[in-house]
Amino acid sequence: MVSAGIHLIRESNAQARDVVTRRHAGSMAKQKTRSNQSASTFSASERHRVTASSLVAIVMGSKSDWETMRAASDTLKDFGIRHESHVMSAHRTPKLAAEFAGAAESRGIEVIIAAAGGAAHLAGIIAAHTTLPVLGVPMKSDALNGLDSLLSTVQMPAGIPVGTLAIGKPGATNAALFAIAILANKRVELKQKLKDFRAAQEKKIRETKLD
Ligand code: AIR
Repeated sequence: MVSAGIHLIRESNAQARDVVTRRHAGSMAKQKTRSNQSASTFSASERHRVTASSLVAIVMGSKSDWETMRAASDTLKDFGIRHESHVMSAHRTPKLAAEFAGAAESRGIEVIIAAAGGAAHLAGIIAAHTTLPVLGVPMKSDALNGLDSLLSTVQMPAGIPVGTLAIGKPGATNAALFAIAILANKRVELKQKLKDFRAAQEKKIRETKLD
């Protein structure tokens, strides 16, 4: 699924692996010609599907998580943040997850948001393969309402941190806002947008009228 050339969701693991492989190879060229990355890494037919220089990557364990994680993508979109979204699983595609995380920094990604449900190990496995900040979003699960996902994501051993957000959609939205806050530390205009967002939110609450 592609929206406004800003993000994509990988429906096939083979496709996602292809992107990682191409991008990893491309990262070598990118180190030499960083400003020309999209032109040198991707063919013309691919360019509509892949963001040239995403700042944030959203990864999730299953397409079934997308309904929830769309909130993260939409929030990033609202702030004009270049990002991409992929399906990959700590258990079903462990190599892909490791490769993706290992290549992310050299591709220019600055924050990774990782979502999974149940035995939710994706954020942990991603964090194990990169020193980029990794934000975990536990998905609501049928069996235990997301408590399993929360504990699996949050209880990382000392040394490999995952910044864990709330279960479900609030967590997805806040993961995006957290990523924006990280990016905003070095981007004055983005910091201002974040302050404006907070001010608008406060105004809305203050003006709330009850029947
Ligand atoms: N999952 C996928 N691989 C490992 C895990 N923990 C999670 C997904 C999803 C849940 O399993 O993140 O939340 C159910 O996935 P599915 O594909 O059966 O709908």
